[in-house]
Amino acid sequence: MGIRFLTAGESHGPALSCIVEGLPAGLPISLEQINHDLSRRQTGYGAGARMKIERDTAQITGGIVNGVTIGAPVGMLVENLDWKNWKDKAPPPQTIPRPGHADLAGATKYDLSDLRMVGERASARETAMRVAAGSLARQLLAQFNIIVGSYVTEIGGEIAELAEIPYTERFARAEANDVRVYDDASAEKIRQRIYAIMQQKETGGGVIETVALNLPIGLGSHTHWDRKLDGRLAQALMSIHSVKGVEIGRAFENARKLGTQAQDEIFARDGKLFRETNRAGGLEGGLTNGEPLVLRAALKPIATTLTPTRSIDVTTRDAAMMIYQRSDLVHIPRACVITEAMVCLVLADAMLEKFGGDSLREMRAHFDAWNPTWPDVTSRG
Ligand code: EPS
Repeated sequence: MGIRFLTAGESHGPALSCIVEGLPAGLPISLEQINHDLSRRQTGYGAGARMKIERDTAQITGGIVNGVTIGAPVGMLVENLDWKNWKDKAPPPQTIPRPGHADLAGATKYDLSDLRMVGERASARETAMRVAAGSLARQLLAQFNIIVGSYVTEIGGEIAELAEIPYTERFARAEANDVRVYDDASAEKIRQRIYAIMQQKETGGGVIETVALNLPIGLGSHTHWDRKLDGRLAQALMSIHSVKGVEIGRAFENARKLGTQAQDEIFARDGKLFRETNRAGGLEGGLTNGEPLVLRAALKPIATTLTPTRSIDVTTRDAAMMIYQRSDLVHIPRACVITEAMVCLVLADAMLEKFGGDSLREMRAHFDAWNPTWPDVTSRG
């Protein structure tokens, strides 16, 4: 069994927490790295006012002793600093569901008369815990030289130039600006688009590309539906708030091509295999093929808009306008960090499945001893 994780906590409750089970013992964990990832999630042009209140930092509550995992479940806690502003308040029940939010269906399902009880848990605040958990997975992957990064490819219909530069350079450049777009001219256009969206009292969606480098061949499996890595990655990405579509490689472009034009032909030079293209996004038959793993996620605009949408009051059934609650305006730059976290968790799970081991030492021994019959792949990073 690989990695399992659970999160708990409401947006305006005292804290968020998580349990990550299945990490091998002996893995050094940097709390600074976790907190760095948490702070990356907090920044980005278009974030809401809540991010000015919070200073997300993780407390380790179990499973790590003197900075090293001991094989036990890892517990983590992130306090909600905003809690003190809410704990003594009793806001009136929320009775107008936001179209596009979980409010209506969630309250119907759980028989809740105050729709706030749905929003409290449906809030993307929960993703802070996914990022903390994902940071543990990222640190395991780093032991095997696997890197996961991301960048924004479009926001509000403004599409970025995607020059074919090395992925590590794309990550570094995207990290250096507040919209996480690696092409400077495109970053400026996208920043202006976000500004215009906010001026219109609107929210905006977009697309994020998340990439993993240096993956061994053969993570996942072609043998059964629930072991296929593409399905597992898609599920993990789709579980992120507002993600409504996932593309592996250039799936939609490939769908318009003829068969011979949609594959990545295989060549060999000096005994090493290589490809000239990566249309499949690093996955064939549900397995990694040694190429960079390239995943796209399409995120719809957040449902909580300053300009109200039409709804009804569930108590009277009368027409009513949605009542604005504080939220992000354009969440796409921030969401990059969340897609990375979910991809790290799935890949760490797949690495443990392939190489196993109760300790990092055992896992590394399996990894080092693994000697596939077919020759190395020269992966273009
Ligand atoms: C978020 C915290 C939330 C929202 C946002 C993300 O806090 P609050 O509701 O107090 O402003 O700002 O959540 C959403 C966008 C959403 O739709 O739920 C966070 O920590 O990321």
